[in-house]
Amino acid sequence: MIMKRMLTALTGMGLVLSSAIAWATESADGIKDPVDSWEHLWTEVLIDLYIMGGIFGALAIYWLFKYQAKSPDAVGDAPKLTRAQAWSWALVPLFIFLADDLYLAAKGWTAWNVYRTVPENAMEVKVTGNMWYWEFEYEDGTTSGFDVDSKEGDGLVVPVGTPVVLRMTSNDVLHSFGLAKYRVKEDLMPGRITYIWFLPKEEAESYVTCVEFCGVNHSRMFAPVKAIPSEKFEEWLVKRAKEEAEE
Ligand SMILES: [Cu+2]
Repeated sequence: MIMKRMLTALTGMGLVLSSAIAWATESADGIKDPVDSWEHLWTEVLIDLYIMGGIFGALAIYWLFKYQAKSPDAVGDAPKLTRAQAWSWALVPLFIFLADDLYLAAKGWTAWNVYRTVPENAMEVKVTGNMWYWEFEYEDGTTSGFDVDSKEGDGLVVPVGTPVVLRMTSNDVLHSFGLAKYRVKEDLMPGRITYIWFLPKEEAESYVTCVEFCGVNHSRMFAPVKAIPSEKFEEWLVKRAKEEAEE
């Protein structure tokens, strides 16, 4: 009887839990770019961890006191389980947890699809990794970079509102292009072209850092990433092309 009631309670709890998760994470505008999809998935993981951690943590503490041995030679009087009850106790919680895990995995695949699908109107920038600096080349051949010692150079400049796809390769060893602000990173390898894309939604200055240990100056392999209004970006590109012609 007790077992049956507990099983019902557990199943009910699972249902409430899964609908609560679905409700709490339904986003109004859907998934648009890697930042949104990543944040969406991470929020769900956190909700899961806190809800499950809270419920099962509290239950464990409660049971710890409730079933505490009253004397050193106390013997428990747990009810003997029938075969069906034993299987139920193993399988029902398993499926509740598995359903949640599969749900999260599906969200992960969705995020991955967003991550790998470049919008059609994306602006392309070639990125080359070198020991230990980044080189950027725009569609018209204009290049940009950043010198860590002199702090000269603009780094990667992009227009707000336009998706940017980076086609990347390396001149020497393995590097990895890490954009923490835009929640993307990808390796660069000699002889191979890899890609990532991101969407600068607002004016912002962030950094790209190399996130694959690539030698003694690995930690100095960073450059600014400047998202500026598109008119200013066009101006910058012209100015930069002129500078380059003079160099
Ligand atoms: Cu590197």
